[in-house]
Amino acid sequence: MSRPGPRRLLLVVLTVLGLVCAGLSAGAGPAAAASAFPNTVVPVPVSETGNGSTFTLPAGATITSDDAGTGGYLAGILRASTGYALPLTVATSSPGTIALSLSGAPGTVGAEGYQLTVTATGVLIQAQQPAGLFHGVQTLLQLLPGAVMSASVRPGPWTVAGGTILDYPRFGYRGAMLDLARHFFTVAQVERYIDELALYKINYLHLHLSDDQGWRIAINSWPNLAVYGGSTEVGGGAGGYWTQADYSAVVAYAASRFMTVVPEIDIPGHTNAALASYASLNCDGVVPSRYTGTNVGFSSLCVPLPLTYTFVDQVLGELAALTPGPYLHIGGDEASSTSAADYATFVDKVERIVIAHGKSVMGWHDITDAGTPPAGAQAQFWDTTTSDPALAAAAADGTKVVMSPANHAYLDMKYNHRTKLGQTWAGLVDVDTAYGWDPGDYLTGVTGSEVAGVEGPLWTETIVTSADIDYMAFPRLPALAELGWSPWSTHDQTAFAARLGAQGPRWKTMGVNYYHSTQISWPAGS
Ligand code: TNX
Repeated sequence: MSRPGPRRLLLVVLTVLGLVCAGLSAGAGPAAAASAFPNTVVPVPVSETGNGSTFTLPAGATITSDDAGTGGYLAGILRASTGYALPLTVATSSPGTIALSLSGAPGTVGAEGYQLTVTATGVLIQAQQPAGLFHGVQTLLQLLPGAVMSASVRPGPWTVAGGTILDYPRFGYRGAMLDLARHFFTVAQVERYIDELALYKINYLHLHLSDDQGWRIAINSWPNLAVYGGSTEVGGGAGGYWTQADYSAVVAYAASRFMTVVPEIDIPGHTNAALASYASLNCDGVVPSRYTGTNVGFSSLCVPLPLTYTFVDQVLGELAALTPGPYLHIGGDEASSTSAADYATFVDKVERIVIAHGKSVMGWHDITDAGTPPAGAQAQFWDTTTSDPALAAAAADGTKVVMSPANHAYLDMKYNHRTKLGQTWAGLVDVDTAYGWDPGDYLTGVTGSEVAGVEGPLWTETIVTSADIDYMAFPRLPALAELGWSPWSTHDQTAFAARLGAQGPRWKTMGVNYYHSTQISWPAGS
């Protein structure tokens, strides 16, 4: 082969330069190509291409959907705020003004992604699976004026910029956790939170159902757990518990928002409510008092006691039967009243019980101190460090990692020293801190492909009402949701701050009691 002459070399160099530049601008695609699209969507989509047109929803618009549930969900929101009739047809044949279609989406959208096309005459959302249609609907709602979220009729016009959005998630696990044990929350309160989470494409709801201060789910084979162990909470309030029908109602409601419930029974520590409910579960046969304080690490199930495993088997068995999702979360955190040897024995036995009930293990990352969990397990990292050798070893052995570093992802940390609610042990977490880390490149020795995703835990020692939940989750939860969904190449604090600000009027309209972080310029009136 002859060597290229100088002219040819110049051409090659120019071509390479051109490609690099094209690549760079493609990397910045969502921001650069967004000129025709307002920067209002959180999490920011993978790619957006404006077409210069504008769509305004006409009063006589129709909706067609291949998925009845999501069609009804969209119609319900739009009818309430626009006052239009918006008849819904569940069919594929002739597309309505807004059409949700399970055909024609590019393969790249996968199980949860979608393609959204807005022309002057209509909106088409295409997906491979119903979850994708639902996520596409969330994007459409965020492209519409915030008043679209109103429960009563508001004036239009209901206008959307024209173009095409192609979108799919970076991570398959995008979770939020609510602690029902430190304070009890009703089914209605949790459903309200589910609706808020769904707006940001969260797809797992982790429910922390037991702790020292309360046991929140009825277990038929151990009735005192809920009746007695559920009758307290932090501060001495009455507590409460869900019947199994209540739990199933929440599971179904979450499923209607394409969210999978992960129930957690936290063992062997964090078990005072259970130990107080049954003398027979205690090594010394003596029941401790119920507990309404906020200390951690003082309780432990009795590891040498055979009845302990009958208990765990029956509790997890009932929960497994009620839970369609793949995971049972066994907690395992802060077991400082359990010796290391007992802890390892216990976790190994419990992991086998989970598998025997046909579920996969999820636990706080502490469970990897007991060795690599069984295949299919997920360990949830909660510490404030950036390395955990036991977790990294388990990850190398196939355990997937869910990232909840407390100093970035904990929704119960204060925003600043003036915040009345929340704790400070992991630091202060304002929007920049909530958004400023990369879940795929955070822990030493844990590679991006070992990360299943992210989760925002909301512990409730200081959280009592739905307004409190709103205040701690918003605006930080959307920051976490974007880290979980959007490609890292789109990560940009300034652009994120702008699209987060655009959520303010929506939350105002919906009555979401969000924290007006001074890092964001919230539109006037929101
Ligand atoms: C630590 S981190 C806990 C919880 C507390 C929380 C308060 C972890 C897995 N456990 O028991 O509620 O801190 O921020």
